Amino acid sequence: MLFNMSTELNISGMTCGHCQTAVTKALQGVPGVKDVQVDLQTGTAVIEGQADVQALIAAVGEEGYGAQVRQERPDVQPNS
Ligand SMILES: [Cu+2]
Repeated sequence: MLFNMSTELNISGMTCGHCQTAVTKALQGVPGVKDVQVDLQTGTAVIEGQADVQALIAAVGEEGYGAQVRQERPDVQPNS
């Protein structure tokens, strides 16, 4: 499934800025991702773009962190 919207993931296992960077880069490498904001303090990641949610979760998992969908917002309009 493809989503043209923002997806929010709960990320588990992040303990420092290195983890935050690793998760950010992993998410940025997923096809369709336009922008990624990872918040270390809250353990969340917001992904903008048209990406497969399962691919996002898998990419985070490959880095050794856990991810699950926190919120989907299909009503968000791209401001292009
Ligand atoms: Cu770390």
